[in-house]
Amino acid sequence: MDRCPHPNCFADDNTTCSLGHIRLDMCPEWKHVSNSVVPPPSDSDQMLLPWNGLAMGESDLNFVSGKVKPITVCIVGPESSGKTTILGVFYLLLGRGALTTNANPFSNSYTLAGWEAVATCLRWKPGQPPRFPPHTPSGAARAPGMLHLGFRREDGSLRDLLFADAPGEWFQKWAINEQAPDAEGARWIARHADVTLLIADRQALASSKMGTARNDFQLLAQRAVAEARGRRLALVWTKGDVDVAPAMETQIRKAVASVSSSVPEFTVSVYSRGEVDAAHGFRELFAWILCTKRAVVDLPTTEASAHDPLFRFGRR
Ligand SMILES: Nc1nc2c(ncn2[C@@H]2O[C@H](COP(=O)(O)OP(=O)(O)OP(=O)(O)O)[C@@H](O)[C@H]2O)c(=O)[nH]1
Ligand SMILES: [Mg+2]
Repeated sequence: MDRCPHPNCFADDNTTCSLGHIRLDMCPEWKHVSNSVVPPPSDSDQMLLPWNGLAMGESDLNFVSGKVKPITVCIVGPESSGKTTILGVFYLLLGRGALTTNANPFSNSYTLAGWEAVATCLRWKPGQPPRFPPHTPSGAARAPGMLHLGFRREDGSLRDLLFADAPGEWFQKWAINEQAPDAEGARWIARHADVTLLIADRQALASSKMGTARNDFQLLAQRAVAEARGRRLALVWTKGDVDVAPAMETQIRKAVASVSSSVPEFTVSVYSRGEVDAAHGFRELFAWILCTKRAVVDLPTTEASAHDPLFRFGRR
């Protein structure tokens, strides 16, 4: 595949031109790759922005992480367990102003095109009912595509969230062998996740292959809980419209609780269940994600020996 010679540019690997050109044939660096003639600059006062709104790769993250380290939310679960659907629903609810309360209003996003790509299938279009998002391809990527959202806090400051949408194959390989060569993306997630959503797929746990699904979950839960090492982790039941045997539910809870007894639980479904609106579970889950705080550094208190702060630690 053609690669841009610019050291920090990964065009056209479905990512941003680091010089801000939306059309690669307008980029002076890209002409070395394609030998195309660079068109003369147009008369319009076009402003170049060094991002294109698609999901971010590792080196694009500087936009978000330069100011304050963002909170990275990772969705860990097997293939087809409803991970991408969660992100798509978050985005659609956000667009309707129904994801958060007024206390935490939406501020900005660097990846609106990436969110659109995830959510577009879930929308009603004229003559076409909504569909589920396509399977997330695993490819050769070593880190997941990141989707960004910024929210304002009650004190006026901004909180940046990054959501990692990874393919289920990564986690299945990682659960079996932590060092598997093609599980690099899953290891990246384990290293960087501030919040882990561990997915229990109710449809798989009620199907004819429920035994395999349960064993796979137990293996993945063991790995994810061990790697979380005190960071936030929640058990998220997806496809909440599907009934699962109570004995199976107990086994799934046990797999998580064996390591930590205080793991919060959420149930989400794109279908309404009786009186319960489909948005309810997603809103609850998002509210929990949003109240994540970074662990603060606890500096030891010292007794001042003099008024001058310079000599605070000096000898008496
Ligand atoms: N019944 C029901 N099915 C759902 C729900 N959400 C998702 N699904 C089904 O689950 C399938 C997979 O959903 P995805 O969101 O693509 O799953 P994923 O975990 O991102 O899958 P990979 O990208 O392959 O790892 C969809 O195609 C739907 O058939 C739900 O709330 N209820
Ligand atoms: Mg997916």
